[in-house]
Parts: sequence; C-alpha cells; structure tokens
Amino acid sequence: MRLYTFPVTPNNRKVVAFIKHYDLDVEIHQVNFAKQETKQPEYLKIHPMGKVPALVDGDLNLWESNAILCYLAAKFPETCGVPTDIEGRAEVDRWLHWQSCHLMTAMGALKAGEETDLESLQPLLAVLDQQLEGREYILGELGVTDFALAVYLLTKLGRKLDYSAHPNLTAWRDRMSEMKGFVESQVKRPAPK
Ligand SMILES: N[C@@H](CCC(=O)N[C@@H](CS)C(=O)NCC(=O)O)C(=O)O
Repeated sequence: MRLYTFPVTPNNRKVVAFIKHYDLDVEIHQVNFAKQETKQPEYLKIHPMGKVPALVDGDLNLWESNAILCYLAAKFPETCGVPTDIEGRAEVDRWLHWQSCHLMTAMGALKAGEETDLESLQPLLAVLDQQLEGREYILGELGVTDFALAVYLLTKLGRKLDYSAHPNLTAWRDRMSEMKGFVESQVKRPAPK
C-alpha cells in the first residue's frame, strides 16, 4: 500500500500523522505539487484532479484525505477504527464534513487573504470547544476526526488563533500536538542562517 503525499499541508499531514501514529505498513511516497509532479500523466491516472494525498491499495486508487483516513482505520484493526453502528458512523461523517466545509473553508479564506480577521474563526472554535466539554477527544475516544480536525489548528495559521476563551479545545489541541503521529509528521524547516 502506498500513500502519495507532500506533507506541508494539513490534508496531507493528517494522513501521514495517522500512519506514523499507528506505525502502519504504508509506504510514504513524496510528490511535490509545487514542482507540478501531481500533474504528470502517470500521477493523473491515480488522482484525476492532480492533487495529494492519494492512496493506492491493489486496484483501489483512493483520494480525498478524509476518505483515506476512514479507509486506513477500517483496514487496520489495530488503529482506532471507525464505528460500525450507524449513529457512530454518522457522528464521524458529520465532523469530517464539518472540517471540509467549514473549518478548511474559513482557514483557506484567511490564508488566501480573502478574509483578514483572525477573529472570524472564533465561532468555529467555540463549536469545537463545546463538543469537547467533558470529552478527552472529539467523540470521546481517539478517532479519525481528531486527526482531521487537530491538524488544522497545528498549522502556522492555526497557531496564531486566540484559544483563550476555549479551555477544552486548548487542552485537546495540546494533547494532540504531543501525540507520536503529530510529533513525527512535523515538517522540519531549515534553521535560520
Ligand atoms: N479535499 C482534498 C484536498 C486535496 C488538495 O487540495 N490537495 C492540495 C494540497 S492540500 C494539492 O494537492 N494542491 C496542489 C494542486 O492543487 O495543484 C483532500 O482533503 O484530500
């Protein structure tokens, strides 16, 4: 099984963090989108949108980072797994869609300069903080949703946000940042000269 990735972005890092956290037997293959390697004909056969991440397992070419997370969790029983009951699965789906539709969109707008007010993220942080009240992880136990969501708050932009009004979120974010998968998937930047 091979993951094509370029781990400088949250959608890539979340999958790499999951693989490293559980020491999964997945080959990690770097594809540098900045150098247009994702637009080469061979790669477009794997991911027709020419993006990363993508996972190849036998005949399956799977793309979309959250779909990859759920696949890995189901494929490797030693991980947190994904719930098999419909209510539990719906909870997972809800937070993964929320990440793609709301958190990623809002942070993307800030990064692109379309939105300039960091405070615009506060209502979303409040939603997460409320969900984490009385819970160690988003759905109680560690799961794919934790990887998908925490990674955004650990980006350069995520680190600039004000968490002072969100104690549950602060504690969870700290817990996640210290986890093996996130420590080992940190992109090491060259030391300033
Ligand atoms: N929703 C997709 C987003 C995939 C995506 O946009 N990947 C970016 C990096 S995060 C990429 O490959 N960009 C290069 C490009 O679009 O050429 C996912 O979660 O996998």
